[in-house]
Amino acid sequence: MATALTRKDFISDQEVRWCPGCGDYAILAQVQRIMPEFGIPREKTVFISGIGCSSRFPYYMNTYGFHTIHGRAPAIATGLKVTRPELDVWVVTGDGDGLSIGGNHLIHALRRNIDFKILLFNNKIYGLTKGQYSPTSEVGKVTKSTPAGSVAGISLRPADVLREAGIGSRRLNRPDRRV
Ligand SMILES: Cc1ncc(C[n+]2csc(CCOP(=O)(O)OP(=O)(O)O)c2C)c(N)n1
Ligand code: SF4
Ligand SMILES: [Mg+2]
Repeated sequence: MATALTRKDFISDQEVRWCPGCGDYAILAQVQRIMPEFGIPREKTVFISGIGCSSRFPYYMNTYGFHTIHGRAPAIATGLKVTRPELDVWVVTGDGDGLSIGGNHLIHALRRNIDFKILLFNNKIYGLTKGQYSPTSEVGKVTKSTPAGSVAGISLRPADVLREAGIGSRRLNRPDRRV
């Protein structure tokens, strides 16, 4: 009989390279904690990311994973899921990766309702490239590259994008837990 997996089974041997205090640690810890509850073997689980700090996520999960190209994780996940439907496929993306360069891919993956999960780390900034404003930054965001404030007229809300594409979403933001 197979032994039940625990949180520790999902922790990889890779050094985590996020800044001290980055919120991504909390997401990683929560995902590693809940994975055993799904009862899916690690060899049937795949995390597919684009580019960004958040997209380093697959290195830290002791499962299969791909760190792919900027904004294109949904396309690669689509290919994997339609050819290997028995796999548990997760896309990991950021607000820049998923809603800016990869916005088109994300919307159409949602519209097609491919059976994979999407973890969108929304820190409202391009973290990896040192803080340019993103599609979810507040209107008028002041950054080094927009010293007079961003010119974007609206700030995208990921849940609205999902709703428009016909998909429900659940947020990991829990005011009670600060996650
Ligand atoms: C084709 C291409 N364009 C631009 C970049 C530079 N780039 C790398 S990550 C990134 C934004 C990432 O932002 P986000 O998805 O929010 O990730 P975070 O670092 O905030 O987790 C950009 C613009 C790149 N690597 N490749
Ligand atoms: S730059 Fe920002 S998003 Fe990237 S690891 Fe550091 S705190 Fe996290
Ligand atoms: Mg970001």
